[in-house]
Amino acid sequence: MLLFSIVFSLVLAAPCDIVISEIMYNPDGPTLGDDDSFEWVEFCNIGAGPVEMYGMMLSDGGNQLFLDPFTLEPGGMVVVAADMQSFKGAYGEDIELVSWDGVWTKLSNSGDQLTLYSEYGEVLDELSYSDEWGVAEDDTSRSAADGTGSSLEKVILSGPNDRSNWMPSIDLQCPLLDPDDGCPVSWGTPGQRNSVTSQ
Ligand SMILES: [Ca+2]
Ligand SMILES: [Ca+2]
Repeated sequence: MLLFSIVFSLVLAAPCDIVISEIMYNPDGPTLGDDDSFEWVEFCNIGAGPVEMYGMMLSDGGNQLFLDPFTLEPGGMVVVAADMQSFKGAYGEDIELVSWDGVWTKLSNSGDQLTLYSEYGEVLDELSYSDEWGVAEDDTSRSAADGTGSSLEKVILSGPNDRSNWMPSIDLQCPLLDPDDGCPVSWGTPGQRNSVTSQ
């Protein structure tokens, strides 16, 4: 019975350590590319042990995709991209990607719900973002994550998925300048530590 309890708790504990850590829901068209090809989602393993991601399902309630085999080490981050070749063309070949089958969970530009399930159907993480995230509640200006370059990054990875814990990225990794104002542009931190995180 003791052995059963230990094995059972290990099976349950491991996949719960995977969180959605960053999303690019509205890529900057002029510097990055079109919405359909350049959306991506980053996952992070915040647990103490490696986690096999094979069979995990990401869903927006309409479309579902299923992750191919990939072992995510503790503290590691990996990206699932709408179009892997487009992603590599923009960000380079060095960022770890996990391939997938199914239909891309298109990330609505006004807001969407993303749910990550284990291969057994357990909810591992759930995120309902809005294009209002990233600005103060009484501020009517456009979020930097809403089509002007920045991704939406989770600040405290073990914290809640509410607007106070998700912020537009502040990295300046884009190799191009904004064609409108000549300023540097953020493209987020796929596969790397979040630029707004305090961890
Ligand atoms: Ca989108
Ligand atoms: Ca990141």
